[in-house]
Amino acid sequence: MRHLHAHRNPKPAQQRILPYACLLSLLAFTGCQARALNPAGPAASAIASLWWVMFITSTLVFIVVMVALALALRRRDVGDRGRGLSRSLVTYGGAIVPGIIVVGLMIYNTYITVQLEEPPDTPVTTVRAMAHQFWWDFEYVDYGFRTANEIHIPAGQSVMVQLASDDVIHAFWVPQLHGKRDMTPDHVGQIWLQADEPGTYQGLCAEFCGMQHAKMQFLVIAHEPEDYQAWLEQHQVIPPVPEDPRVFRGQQIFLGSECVYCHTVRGTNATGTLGPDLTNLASRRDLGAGTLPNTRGHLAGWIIDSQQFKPGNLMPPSPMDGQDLLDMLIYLESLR
Ligand code: HEC
Ligand SMILES: [Cu+2]
Repeated sequence: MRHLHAHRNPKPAQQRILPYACLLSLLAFTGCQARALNPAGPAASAIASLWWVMFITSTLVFIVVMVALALALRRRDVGDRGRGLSRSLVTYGGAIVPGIIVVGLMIYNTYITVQLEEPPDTPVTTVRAMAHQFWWDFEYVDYGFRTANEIHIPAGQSVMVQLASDDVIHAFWVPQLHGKRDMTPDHVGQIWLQADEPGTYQGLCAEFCGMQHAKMQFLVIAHEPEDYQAWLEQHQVIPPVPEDPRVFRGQQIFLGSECVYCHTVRGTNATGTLGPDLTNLASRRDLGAGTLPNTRGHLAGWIIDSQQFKPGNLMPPSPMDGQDLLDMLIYLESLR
């Protein structure tokens, strides 16, 4: 009885406001984190400005409507003059002003959408992106090589990316550079990427595609134009036959194991395409589409049993003798 009674006592105003204030500040914090509102290229900037215009306009409309509502609730008998005023309020506030706002927003929206279709300048190259459960294959068609889970671009210039999927529906999204776009098995879509400044921009799969959807990430790395050229050149080199006996032994172990059915290393008879191209594996930042950092220890763990780190991914465990593993690691680390 006692606590029931206490419950009915009205709380002081501050206490009643507190939960709402907490919720609101939480919203503000998510805003700071949102990469899409922290654009780093022309397309994402256009999207962010569209968002801000929509947000500010609707906030203002909301405030005006709430004030009007509060005023209307307070008034009782309006009299003849009041009725005339309310009629014109309905005409202007209910039809003309909203009409102008909606049409204005529609025109602005169309303007932005058209801007998003085409890059500001002709793209410098085309990357063919193929989504797989649960990793990304990126083929630089003009240069004849492919890489995985990383796209490299020159800062300040645009690159066209063709989007397709090898299995289920995935979606390509680099929040700081552009909007989200589906990758489907039966249709080739496209999107362009451009970053204003050199830097690393996180990309992710934005359409639930199976067990390891959350660990299907990639990086867009924007370089100074000279560094981008150097990267392109480095990736066109076919790795030579290793001279170091240890590296050579590691290569023989790699080529003699089941890895070759799923992975490609250019210049060898490993030509599988079920898994990422490993020709430049050692130059990549992460393993397993953002699952692990690319260090020797993580690479060893990944090869022995990647299922521990990314359960349900399509690479089977490969138990291996310690010496063989070490030599193979040394070989894989030579693939830069
Ligand atoms: C049945 C096919 C298959 C076999 C066999 C296989 N892999 Fe894989 N491998 C994959 C797939 C698929 C992935 C991508 C997994 C993911 O990220 O979801 C992968 C990923 C990798 C990666 C990470 C690459 C990156 O850039 O993220 C490395 C390294 C790797 N495999 C090495 C090996 C080695 C070494 C062997 C042999 C001991 C091997 N794999 C055997 C299918 C295979
Ligand atoms: Cu996916």
